[in-house]
Amino acid sequence: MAAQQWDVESVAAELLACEDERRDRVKFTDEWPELDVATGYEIQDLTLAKRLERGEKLIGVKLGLTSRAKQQRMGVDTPFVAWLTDAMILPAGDPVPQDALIHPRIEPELVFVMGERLEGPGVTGAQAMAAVAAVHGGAEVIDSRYKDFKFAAGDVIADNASSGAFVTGGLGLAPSEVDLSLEAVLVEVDGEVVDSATGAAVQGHPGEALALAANDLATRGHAIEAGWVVLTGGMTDAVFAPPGSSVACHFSNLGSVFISGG
Ligand code: OOG
Ligand code: MG
Repeated sequence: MAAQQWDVESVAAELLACEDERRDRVKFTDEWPELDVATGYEIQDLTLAKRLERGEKLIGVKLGLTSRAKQQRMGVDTPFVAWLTDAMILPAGDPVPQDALIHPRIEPELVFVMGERLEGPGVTGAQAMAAVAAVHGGAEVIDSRYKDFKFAAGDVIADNASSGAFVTGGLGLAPSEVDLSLEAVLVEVDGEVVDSATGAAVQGHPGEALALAANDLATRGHAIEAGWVVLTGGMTDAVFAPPGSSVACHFSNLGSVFISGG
């Protein structure tokens, strides 16, 4: 039997079908080695268009692989950007939506709420921070449509950077009130500390990740809009979140985020 011939349209449809059916699959680059970063973004944009068509609203962006901890674990060393819609919001206190996800993992993130529009190219970290209204601690529940989270850069970009759900902590501070490179997080699973990091793990300062997002989006004709949420990327490696588990991310100044595995 001839191998399936993939293209942007069929990969986008297959990724959304995997998400709907909670089914993982081998990465596409095994069958379609030409699936590079640029093609990955074409697929990602097409899946966004399909999400918007079914009524979801675009509310922001997430960065992926902005820390060494994440890059090393996933074996991909290029940071990238993906889309957030309102369907991905997990209200504080809600458990991991196990019935909608394949193999969820949780990672601590510093989250920005934008006060002003930010448009690249040429945006610096300082300019990026000036456009931020509030900084929150948060946690992302990532999920991959690929078996065992095994993918190349093109695959994971196409898969909207393993988007699943995310929680924004209730405490928002002005950027001037907190030194984000020193903001620490302790990750606890079932009451045991399993990992820790500071904001410096994220591109030296999460503001640099925000600038990277604005500059990267500019090459694709987009800006970061006022009011958008920006997840700046996992500060540590992600932890598994099976039913019965409980994960807490304790930030030094930004409060704590708790998620039950359900
Ligand atoms: C890719 C998604 C990365 C992050 O914060 O680095 C991401 C993955 O780890 O599956 O959300
Ligand atoms: Mg993340």
